[in-house]
Amino acid sequence: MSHTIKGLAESSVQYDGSSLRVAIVHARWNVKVIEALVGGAVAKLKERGVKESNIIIQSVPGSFELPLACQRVIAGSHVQAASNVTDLLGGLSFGGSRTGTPAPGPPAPAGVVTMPNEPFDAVIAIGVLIKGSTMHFEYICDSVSHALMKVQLDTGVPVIFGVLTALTDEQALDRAGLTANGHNHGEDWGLAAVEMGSHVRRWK
Ligand code: DLZ
Repeated sequence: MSHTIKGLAESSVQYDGSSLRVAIVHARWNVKVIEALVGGAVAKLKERGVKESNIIIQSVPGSFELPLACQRVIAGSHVQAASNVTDLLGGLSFGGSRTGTPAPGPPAPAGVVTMPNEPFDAVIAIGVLIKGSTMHFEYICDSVSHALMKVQLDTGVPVIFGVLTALTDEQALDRAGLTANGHNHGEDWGLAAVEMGSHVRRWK
């Protein structure tokens, strides 16, 4: 068994997510990697007991849109989220777990459920930025990471930093568990959401 100094150490506490409500906000750029990361996060949320009906998934175009979307999702001012992961990923097959609890109100467009205004214990922001030949990467990485930190400090709701900032396609695939020796960081983000959501409930 190979040992590495890197990565998330397993907690001695098994955090219980059964009463937690978690939002995943994900970008659609580099969707193959996104798909794997969202899947990893959802799998670990469920493994820790988070109910499917308490996992809300919202997509946005790119990583640059993540901070505002997280802020609005936390504020509860949004009214709709796509109803399942398949919808969110533009019809790609993805397990199709159903998320979101329909709320009373006017009927939503097909494939969309309205969301109740219950608070979230944590939000996972997932994006995949891959360096290109311009400065786009640097600007987006910098602004998004600072803005996501600001959202969590301003709102007091943990925002899990699920943004891969990869220098190559290979790095992105590796960190989504899509290579032979890769590891899916989405799993770590799911665990982090349950742990931080649990902590913040106690710290209130
Ligand atoms: C424009 C752009 C570029 C070049 N690269 C990425 C990327 O690698 N990952 C990502 O999530 N989004 C990228 N975008 C899109 C921006 O995040 C954003 O959606 C647009 O600039 C519109 O605001």
